Amino acid sequence: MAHYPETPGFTGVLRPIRLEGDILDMEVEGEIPAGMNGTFHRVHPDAQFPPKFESDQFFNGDGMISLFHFHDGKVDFRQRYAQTDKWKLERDAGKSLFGAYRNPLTDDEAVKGQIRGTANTNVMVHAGKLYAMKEDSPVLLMDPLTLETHGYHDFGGKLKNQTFNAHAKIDPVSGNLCTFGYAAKGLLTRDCSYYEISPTGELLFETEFEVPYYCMMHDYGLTQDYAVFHIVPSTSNWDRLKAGLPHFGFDTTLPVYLGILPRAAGATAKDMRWFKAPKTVFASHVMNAFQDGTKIHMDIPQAENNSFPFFPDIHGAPFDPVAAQPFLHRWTVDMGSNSEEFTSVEKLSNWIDEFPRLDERYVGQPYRHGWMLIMDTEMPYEFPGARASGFKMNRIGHIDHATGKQDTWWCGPDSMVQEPCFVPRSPDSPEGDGWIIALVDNITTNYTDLVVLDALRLEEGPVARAKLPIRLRSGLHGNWCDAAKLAG
Ligand code: V55
Ligand code: FE
Repeated sequence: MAHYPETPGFTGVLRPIRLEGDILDMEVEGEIPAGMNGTFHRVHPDAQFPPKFESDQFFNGDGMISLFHFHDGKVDFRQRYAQTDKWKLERDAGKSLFGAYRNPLTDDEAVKGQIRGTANTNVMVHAGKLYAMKEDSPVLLMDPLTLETHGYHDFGGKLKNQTFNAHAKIDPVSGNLCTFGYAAKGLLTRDCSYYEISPTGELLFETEFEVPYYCMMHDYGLTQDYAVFHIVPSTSNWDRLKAGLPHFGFDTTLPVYLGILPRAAGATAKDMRWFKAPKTVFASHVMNAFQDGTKIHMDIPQAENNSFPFFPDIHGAPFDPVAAQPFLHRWTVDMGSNSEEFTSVEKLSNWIDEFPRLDERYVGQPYRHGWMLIMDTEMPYEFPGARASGFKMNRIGHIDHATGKQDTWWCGPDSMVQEPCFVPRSPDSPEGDGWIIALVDNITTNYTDLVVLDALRLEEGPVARAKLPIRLRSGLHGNWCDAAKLAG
């Protein structure tokens, strides 16, 4: 009999779902916009078996992939586990064999040396395959429509890096899927590499480099010519793992850096340039990055201090929920100067915001429109509990960088919103012209709806809601793939 911990991480809003299945032709309120044909894949962590430790944390759950397939005004739903090596070994054993988050010292002897990945962070279609990703392991390939797992992929043995970052980005100019890995040569190592995968799924090049100190590199920025790496002190070492502490701890005494690496087959670690931030802050997800002459801008939610209570301060400082609040900022460095410091840090929004997105046809390019989740504490919440992070996101926000204008939609007192995703109205519609889709979890009725909003008129509210008869778990990330691109 399965008994999950009776902790906030496994009860209430975060009760495991573990349900795989299909719903042909979802119930829809309103109208799915004509011409909206394609797939929305997203993922949430969902431990297949009760974890080995009561203290197990959200990021350690097995990846559960949901597919919303839009065609002819209808939406079909499918949900399957990503069948990672870990998932299969545990399925065979009928119980958890792998231990704490990124701590192999806590695993059963029988699984020593096996890939520990959960594929629980992001899913994206590229070269006709669904890439299911977790930053500590290789990429897992799946079928985008059946959600059948093909298995881990090493690009014909060519990729040296052992890890594949979940915030991979498709460069709209080359069509390459661009990503990197940290802890590339083993757990806790400072080794990384940046690499690009062609539109047909071939590894094109790999540039190895080292970071100033080992840290969580959850996302990065891509521009036309550079890969941009923010180094923020959620760090770790073997002593932490031996002591059974959470993998990451936040060290406010370490500096924040931005590393700028040319994107080119011939580039080496020597071409990397490091810039130091004016002070130590927390930052994780990137909205977008782009070049402006010799300047490089990166738009990124930034908090004064650590945003992850489950990866606590390394020196024992108590978690500060106010300092943990992120606000969208613009970081600027100048490749034309000799400076080793940031040029500027500018606050772009007064909303508490995270899960930034853009019209992905503008990844790495100067852009105008961004979207994100907002926590508006002025609005009422009529439910107990929260997300694992403590953040209760109740608005989707749009920011127009050209005018500074912001437009939002509030999801109501009984619900929370998951990460938004932009869907262009047509392949050549202007930037921002299209829809925002997002999952809205109603904590009172216990149902999740997929809402469709006009991306530039959020305030008008959903034009359609595709309704699930269950509530999904809080998820991480997801992506749209146009029907025409599904086959690769
Ligand atoms: C994050 C999420 C992860 C992870 C590391 O949001 C960082 C950040 C879902 O797993 O392993
Ligand atoms: Fe993320």
